[in-house]
Amino acid sequence: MRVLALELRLVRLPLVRPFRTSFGEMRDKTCVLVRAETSAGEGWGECVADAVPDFSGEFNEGAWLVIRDVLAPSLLAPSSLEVEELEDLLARVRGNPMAKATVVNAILDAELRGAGRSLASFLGAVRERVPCGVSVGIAPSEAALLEEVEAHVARGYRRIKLKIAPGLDVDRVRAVRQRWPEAPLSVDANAAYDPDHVDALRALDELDLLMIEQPLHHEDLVRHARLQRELRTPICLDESIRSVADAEAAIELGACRIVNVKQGRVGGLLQARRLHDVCRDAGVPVWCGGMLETGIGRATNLAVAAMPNATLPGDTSPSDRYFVEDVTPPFAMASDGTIAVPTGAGIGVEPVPERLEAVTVRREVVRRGTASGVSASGMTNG
Ligand code: NPG
Repeated sequence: MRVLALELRLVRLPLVRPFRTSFGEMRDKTCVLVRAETSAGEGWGECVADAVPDFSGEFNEGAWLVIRDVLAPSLLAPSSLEVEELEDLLARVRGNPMAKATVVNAILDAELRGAGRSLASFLGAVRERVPCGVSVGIAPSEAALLEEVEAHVARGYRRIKLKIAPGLDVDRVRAVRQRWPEAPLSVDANAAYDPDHVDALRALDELDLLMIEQPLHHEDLVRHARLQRELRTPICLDESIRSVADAEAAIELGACRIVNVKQGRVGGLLQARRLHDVCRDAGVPVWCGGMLETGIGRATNLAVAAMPNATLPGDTSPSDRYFVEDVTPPFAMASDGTIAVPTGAGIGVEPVPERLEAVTVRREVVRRGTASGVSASGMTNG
């Protein structure tokens, strides 16, 4: 195929409720969407970066520049490009997996749409519906937390994940565990703890949790391995896994027993497939993480969640958990806590044009022949 143009859009959608984690509070979802225009048709990709470099070092304005000035010129230059060549082409750019994921996924979507094949089939998905977990932000009080969890349990979610931070952890998680002794429950620290907090982590270890997600600093695999040796509860790594090599190192060190697969955090769907396979071969179960995605990223995630080794419920809640109105038609969850995996070609959904316009803050198109900037080889182009 040939890539003819990449259209970038910065979109902003208000969240139905603020989402608080140990690293900050989000009131809206602001992200970069890319539409790839190719000789095979068009495709969509969503960048999972935030407005500021909090969850990772990437952020929207940086990703925009990297996509427009570094990745686009490399993708628009070749007269023909196979999807299998994408990773080699982009490997020359260091880091920036979220920016890379956006364009890889958009081009893959275009290719699959052109071939009439669903992303789920491309990824070897084995489920038509996937069980959904919900990620509960840090609540203003324990009472508010219990009230929120009550609503999620009633709605049928198949796993409840509680965001925690030092001091806002053991008592609250224990209160939820006491009220719902059988609920599949996990916690996510977003790297907020250090080895001095070992007492809190030991107390959490007693609460029959499915996993403790990313307790320590994202660069600290060695201390995660030490901690994992002390805990019965599996550690799941998220922020620490920015590549397949990170996962291999983490598994080899014993730094985790579960891996959160966020395709956007590891450079896109092709890398996510490798990550899935590496974990499967090592006997490490995975699940699909979420970053409050719009319907574009959500459709992508649902296909990932349907892969064979994604055996735990993912952060793939229905659209109304996040937005009053999404950019795509909404994804609904059934009362058994499952969502249907899209079956249409590519990711199986598209933005509703008027809706997309309504949420667009900025738009720019880079066309073949007009792209200027720094190509992946570092040469100034145009
Ligand atoms: O349901 O999509 C969802 C939210 C899941 O908790 C969730 N995401 O740390 O994984 C995370 C967190 C997150 C959200 C991180 C937004 C970064 C941005």
